[in-house]
This record gives sequence, structure tokens and C-alpha cells, in this order.
Amino acid sequence: MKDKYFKKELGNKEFLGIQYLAAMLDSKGFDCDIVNAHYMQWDENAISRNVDVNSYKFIGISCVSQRCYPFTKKLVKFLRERGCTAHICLGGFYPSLAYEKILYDIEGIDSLILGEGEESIVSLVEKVFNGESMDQLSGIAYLNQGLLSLNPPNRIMNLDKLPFPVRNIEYLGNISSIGTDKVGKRFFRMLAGRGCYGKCSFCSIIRFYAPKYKIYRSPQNVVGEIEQLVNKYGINDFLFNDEIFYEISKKGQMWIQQFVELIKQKEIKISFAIEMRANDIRHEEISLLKSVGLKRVSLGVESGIQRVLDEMNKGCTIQQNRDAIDILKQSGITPLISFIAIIPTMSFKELKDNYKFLFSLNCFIEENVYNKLNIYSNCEYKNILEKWNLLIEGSSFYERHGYNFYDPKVELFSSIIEDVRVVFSVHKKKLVAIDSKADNSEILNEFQGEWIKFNEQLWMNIINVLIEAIDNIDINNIEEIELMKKIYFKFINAQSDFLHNYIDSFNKLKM
Ligand code: B12
Ligand code: SF4
Repeated sequence: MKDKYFKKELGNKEFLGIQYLAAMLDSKGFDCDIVNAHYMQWDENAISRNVDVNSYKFIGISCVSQRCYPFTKKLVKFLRERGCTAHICLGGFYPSLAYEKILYDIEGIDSLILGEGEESIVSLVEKVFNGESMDQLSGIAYLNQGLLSLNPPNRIMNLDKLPFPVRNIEYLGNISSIGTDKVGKRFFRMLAGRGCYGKCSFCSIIRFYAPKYKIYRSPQNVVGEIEQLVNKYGINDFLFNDEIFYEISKKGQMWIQQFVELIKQKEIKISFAIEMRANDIRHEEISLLKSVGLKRVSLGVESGIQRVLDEMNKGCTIQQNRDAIDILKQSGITPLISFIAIIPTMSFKELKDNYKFLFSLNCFIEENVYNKLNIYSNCEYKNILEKWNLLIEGSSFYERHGYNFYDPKVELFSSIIEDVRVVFSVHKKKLVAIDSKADNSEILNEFQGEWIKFNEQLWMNIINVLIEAIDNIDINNIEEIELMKKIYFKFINAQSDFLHNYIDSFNKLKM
């Protein structure tokens, strides 16, 4: 059972960045191995048990998000302590954004590659293997006698010249590293291009890709890769990782038309999911894409408060978000929305309105109910917090920025909802067990349908009861707050028991 879950859940961790890098090195004749420690759930000891780390001349470590940093640092230290003499290079989002601090923070690294890595890694590996200096290479940062040496990266303007990312089982460990979604269907991750024209103040994309716009692969190149994967693996489901699949511009519209025509011409039967900005959703393109297998669109709705959307520099109105969801629903496409319920600058009134908006959308996803704004290294939103005097500087540069709340009632709400989330997290394991026990996806689908409705109703009650309780207390009266919490958690524990019984009865009856 555990194994099945492992494969399903971690199957989602296909990692295009390193698959692209391996394909590029491969195409230049370098013999390279991928170790997907994240996917394998390996710590540093498991890595050294399973991989002969001292047999490599060059080790590249991907630190894709800021959250990977503490482990990355530990791993480099561990490798050096084990006598590893390879050139160690880090790449990914976080090293690209915080290169200087990282170079001074981790003793054992030789270089960082900034931005897209395919061209830089080849030049770097050639230099390292020839024992030559790195000083002329673009996209590389390193310390030269203790001083920062940096050549900024260039964007890859012609993505078609990159080899397709490696997918074969020799590189990826085993077949289950091809993604598997919740109802057990395998999918591949894909990229139709890179970058986004948006300027959202909480997002790291805008600092990573300069210039800040989307560069497309040609439709021929994307469809060629799809065709190859369908023929080789018989897998027809695709999840596009692009931050935006297309934008409404002459170029974007033409791209969609050609992409759709090609799939039709070649008679490839696929289903796929994409990510979009709400203001780029129109009936025309959505119905075209639907005709060749579009099933789901992820939308960064983010907030139901216009002031907050503006503060986020989202470039979208509440109405555009609503319209986009309506268009998708009318077209028979599932909207998967991301939403940040709790924002530090919010008033309690805004928080209440935000939940009203969220529940009115009829697009329930549990995480959205307790999502709080995450502020990653040096994103624009940090300046907003500074202006509001809400920023708390953490003790380590690699922690997400901490913050206080403008409204004490929002702060109280946020801390209580976090505790509620912990109470309910025990049920997640049970749900996973149902997921992995169900060999019949019809039963699973039926359960999931019922479960979503049940869970939405449950969370609406949880939120509404808490909002009412906080609305009615004197926020400066600690005793009153403690009493309210006591009563509220009695209610929460009863809800939790109720949920436990619901899941258990389903488990016994249907599986
Ligand atoms: C798919 C995805 C995921 C997937 C799969 C992970 C993966 N890497 O494929 C999953 C769902 C697991 C995931 C999880 C998370 N993700 Co994510 N994810 C993405 C997403 C949408 C696409 C990644 C991708 O395929 N990019 C395309 C490839 C080609 O680019 P790439 O991975 O960056 O790799 C290139 C370069 O970075 C560089 N490079 C990368 N590694 C290395 C290593 C070396 C040695 C070298 C030389 C170069 C190099 O070269 C690569 C090729 O050009 C990105 C956004 C984006 N568009 O990139 C967010 C993104 C990377 N994720 C992000 C976040 C925050 C997370 C989570 C923390 C979310 C959460 N709250 O849990 C977790 C963290 C997981 C973890 N353990 O750290 C943020 C990171 C922001 C930051 N500053 O840290 C991003 C940028 C989204 C955003 N808009 O802010 N994610
Ligand atoms: S639309 Fe998405 S990817 Fe683009 S800047 Fe905004 S959050 Fe980032």
C-alpha cells in the first residue's frame, strides 16, 4: 500500500529542469547520471549508499526552490566530508536569485549557474574538464579569491534548438517517475515555452527570466515531442508546466491555432492540462484547445478583494477572474484555482469578504481555504510589507520572509486556522490509504465526487463559525480569546470525529 502511494504521489515529481540539462549534456557527448533524491526520498546518507559520489568529476545540484536550500547545504557539506573532489555546481531558482549569499554561505561549492542552465552547463563542464578558467562564461557566479565573480545569464531565445528532455527509465530510475495523477493515470510534464509577462509582486518568475516575457517553442517542436512520447510510451496525458500556456497577443493566438491544427493533422489523441492568467481566457481559444484534448486549466485567482489584487500587481480584476471561471465551466473544462486566503495587509472585513468570494466560486480545493501568503527571497511584495511596517527579518537569509499582520483579528484567525489544519491533517493519511487501496477508479471517482462536496461543506462551517466567533470578541481581552478558543476547538474536535467516521464508513463499505 505504501509503495503504491509512493509511486502515485512521488510520480508527480518528474523534474523537467534536470531532464533538460541531462539531455543537453548527453547531446554533447558527456556521460551523465540523474539522481532524483527528491523523488526517491533520499537523505544524504541514502544518496551516498546508492551512488558512488566519488566517481564523478562534476556534480550539479538543483536547488529549485528556496525550501530545498537547507538540504542542499547539508548535502554539499556531506559530500566534501566524504572526500568528494568533484566540481560542485548549484543551479535552479533559488541560486539564481540569492547567488551572492549562497556563495558565501556554502564553503564547498565551486560555482552557481544562474537562469536557464542548458547552455551554461555545457560550457562549464568543458572548462572544468579542460582545467580552464570560468571567467568568460555567461550565466556563472563563483568566488575568485573570496571575491564575487559574476557574468549575468542570457535567455535561451530559440528553445527549439534544445534536445527534448530525457524521459528514459535509465535516467529516471524507474517507470513510475513518469507522473501519475490522483486517479492513477500516468502523465508527462511538458513545456511549451518559458517565462511570463505578468508582474505579480509575490512571484519569483519575474526575477528569474529577463527579459520578462514568454518565449515559445514552435508548435511543430512541441507536437513533435508529444508524438514521440505517445508512440514510445503509449501515455497520452500531459501536464504543461508553463507559467502561462499562452497570452492573448497575435503571437499567442497564432501559436494556439498552429498547435491545434498540427494535433488534428497528425490525429494524436491526447488530454492535457495548462496554467493560465484569467485575463487571457476567452471562449475562442479554449474551445479550440478543447477540441484537441484540453481538460483542465489552472488559474491564479489569488484573491476576491480588488485592493489585494492590485497590491499583488496581478493585473486582473475580480470580474475577470469570475468571467474566466465561467468561460471554463461553460466550455466543460475544469478550473483548478489557486487562492491566497490570508494576506498580512488585510482588514478582518476583507478577510470575511475574501472567504465569501472563495466559497461563491464553486471550485473547492482544500488548500485554498488556509493558504497564507508566502514571501520568497527578495520578491517585490517584501517592499510592500516594509512600507506597511509588517516585515520581520528572519535570522537566516534562506527563510521565507516572516511578517506581522495589520489587523490583530486576522492574525488571530490565521493562527487558529493553522492549528485547525494540523488537527485535520491526520485524516489526509486515511484519504491517501483509500486512494491507494482503490484499484477500481470508478469507485475512487465516486468517492472523490462525494468527498469534495462533503469537505467543502465542512470547511465552510469551520470558517464561518470561526469568523463569527472572532467578530464577536474583544481582541484586547486575553481571557475572552482563550475561552473562545476552548469552545471553538471543542467544535473542531467534534467535526474531526465526524470526519473520521465518514471516511471510515466509506472505507468499510466501498473498498
Ligand atoms: C512543476 C513545478 C513544481 C513541481 C515539480 C518540481 C519541478 N521542479 O519540476 C512540484 C509540484 C513538485 C513543485 C513543488 C514546489 N514548488 Co514548484 N514549480 C514548478 C514550476 C511550475 C515548473 C518547473 C519547471 O518545470 N520549470 C521548467 C524547467 C526547464 O526550469 P527549471 O526547473 O527552473 O530548471 C532550469 C533552471 O532553473 C536551471 N537549473 C535547475 N536546476 C539546476 C541545476 C544545475 C546544476 C544547473 C546548472 C542548472 C539548474 O536549468 C534548468 C533548465 O533550464 C515552477 C515555475 C517555473 N515555471 O519554473 C515552480 C517553482 C519552481 N516552484 C516554486 C515553489 C515555491 C514550490 C514549492 C515550495 C511549493 C509549495 N508551497 O510546496 C514546492 C517545493 C518543492 C521542493 N521540494 O522544493 C517556486 C519557487 C520560488 C522560489 N523562489 O523558491 C516556482 C518558481 C513557482 C513560482 N512562480 O514562484 N513545483
Ligand atoms: S501570472 Fe503567474 S507566473 Fe506570471 S508573474 Fe503572475 S504569478 Fe508569476
